Amino acid sequence: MATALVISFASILLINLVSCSEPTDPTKGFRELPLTASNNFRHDKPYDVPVTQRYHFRVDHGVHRLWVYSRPIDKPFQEGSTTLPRSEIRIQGYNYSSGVWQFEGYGYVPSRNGTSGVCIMQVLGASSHATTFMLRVYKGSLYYYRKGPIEKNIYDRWFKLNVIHDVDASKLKVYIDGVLKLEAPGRGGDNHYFKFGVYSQDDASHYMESRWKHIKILKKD
Ligand SMILES: *[C@@H]1O[C@H](CO)[C@@H](O)[C@H](O)[C@H]1NC(C)=O
Ligand SMILES: CC(=O)N[C@H]1CO[C@H](CO)[C@@H](O)[C@@H]1O
Repeated sequence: MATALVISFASILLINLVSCSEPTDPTKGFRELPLTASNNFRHDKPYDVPVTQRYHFRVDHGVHRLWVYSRPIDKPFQEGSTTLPRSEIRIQGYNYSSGVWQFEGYGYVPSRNGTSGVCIMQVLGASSHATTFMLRVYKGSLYYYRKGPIEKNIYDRWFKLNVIHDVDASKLKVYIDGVLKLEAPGRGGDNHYFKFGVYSQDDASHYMESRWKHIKILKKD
């Protein structure tokens, strides 16, 4: 019953919440591109605080920790911007307008301090929106924008995220722990790039945090 409701809801919205199958390696057939923090990571954080107050890199574990407070405690990334607070890493040097691109990363959302109402990964660029994809956390589950959940019980565990964006076919595939969880349409646009971290959304908790490691950008040749 619940499943049928979800499926009909999903098909109306032209998305497909895919259910259980064996884990696969979504990076098969893709080529990993060189990626370094100094060349390819750029931070967006509240304009009036130093990055060290909203981001920490734990060298021994290779873990990027990003956190932010809801409005009005934290400010937008630029003075005068009307966007909600964020602490995000933007992948630079790999803007794309065609082809098949992939983001891989291991994400972690701590339950402590109640992170909710937040986007933790995005594909930027679309024709009549700012984004093609948002992965959000609401109350311990992962959502495609407000739709889902696409994965439950996400707090306090590492999960592997693969997002494949086929620009030419205008399609998106999202894998959690190697299992296809979502297929969604593209949303147009000719300048795309990836971001991860925390970006406050509706119903934001006071405090929001996500952690990331083993970030890879890959491309199908
Ligand atoms: C990538 O896209 C961003 C956002 O539109 C833009 O600011 C930046 O200049 C682009 N970078 C390149 C190398 O085109
Ligand atoms: C930033 C923040 O609010 N951190 C708090 C998270 O929760 C712990 C207790 O569980 C506090 O000690 C932190 O100050």
